[in-house]
Amino acid sequence: MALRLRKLSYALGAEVCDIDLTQPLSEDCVGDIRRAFLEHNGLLLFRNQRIGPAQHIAFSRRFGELDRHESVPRDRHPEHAEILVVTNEPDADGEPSNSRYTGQLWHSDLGFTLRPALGSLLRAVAVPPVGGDTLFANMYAAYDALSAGMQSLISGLCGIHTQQRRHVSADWQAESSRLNPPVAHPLVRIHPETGRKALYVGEPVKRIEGLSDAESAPILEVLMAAAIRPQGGYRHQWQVNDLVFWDNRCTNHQALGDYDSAERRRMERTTLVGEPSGHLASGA
Ligand SMILES: O=C(O)CCC(=O)C(=O)O
Repeated sequence: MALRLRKLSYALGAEVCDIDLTQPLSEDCVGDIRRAFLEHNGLLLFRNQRIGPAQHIAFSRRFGELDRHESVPRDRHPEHAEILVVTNEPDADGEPSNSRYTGQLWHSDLGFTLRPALGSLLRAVAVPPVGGDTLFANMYAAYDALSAGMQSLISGLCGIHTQQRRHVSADWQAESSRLNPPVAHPLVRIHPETGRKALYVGEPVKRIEGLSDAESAPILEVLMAAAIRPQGGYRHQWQVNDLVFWDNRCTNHQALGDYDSAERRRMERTTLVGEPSGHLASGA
C-alpha cells in the first residue's frame, strides 16, 4: 500500500501518515519511505509512535549503519550506545546536563568528524507544554539561492568545522576538543543519492581553509544568510512520540531552546553513519 504523505512546508518535509512503527515493516514499505525521504528534501515526520529505544534503533537500522557516538561519549544513552540523549534532566550526580544546549547553533550532525552523518532520527520522549521547537533548513535551496558568481567562488573551497556547544563544563569541552580536532569539508557537496548540490556551512564553521579569518568572515556571512532564509525552512513543534528523520547531507537544523528550563525536555537520537568526507584542517 502506498504511503500517505502530508507536506509540512514548501521547502522541505512531509508527514508519513497512518504508519505504526511498532509493527514489522516490509522491504517495500521501507523502500517507499526512503524514496519519500529523498523526494521531500530530506525530512520525514512520524507522529504518535509509541516506541522505546530498542524499536527506535531497529527502525533506524533499516536505513543504514548506526553511529555509536564515540565522538560524544558522554551524551550516549547508558544502555544503548546507538542513542544520543539531548535533555535538560540533571545528570545522575545532580549536575546540569551537558546536553541541554545541544544543537542550539545551526548545524548538520557530526560535521566535526571525518564521517558526517547521513541522517538522524530524533524521538521526542518529553516535551515542554510550549516551545522547545527545532528549525530545519533546506540546503539545496540555500545553494540555489546563491548567485552563479558566488557558486563558482566557493566551489573547491572547504569550511573548517569544529565541535561547539554553549555552556558546557570545561572538562566536557577539553574532551571534545581532544576527540574532535578541526576538520575541513567542501562548502558545496553533491548529495550521493540525488546528485544535487547542497551548501555545507553552519555556525560551527568559522573559517574557510586557506583564507584568513578576516577574508573568511564576509563570505561565511553571505553563505549563512542563504542558509537561514525563512523561505527555505520548516519549524517543527514537537509532540511526545514524534519521530523526525532528517537527511544531514542536504539539511541544517537548530534547536531553538525557546522553552521554560524548569519544564522537562528529553529527546533521543539515532545517527546514520555517512560517507567519509574531508580531511583534518590545515593551519586551524
Ligand atoms: O533537540 C533538538 O531539538 C535538536 C537536537 C540536535 O540538534 C541534534 O540532535 O543534532
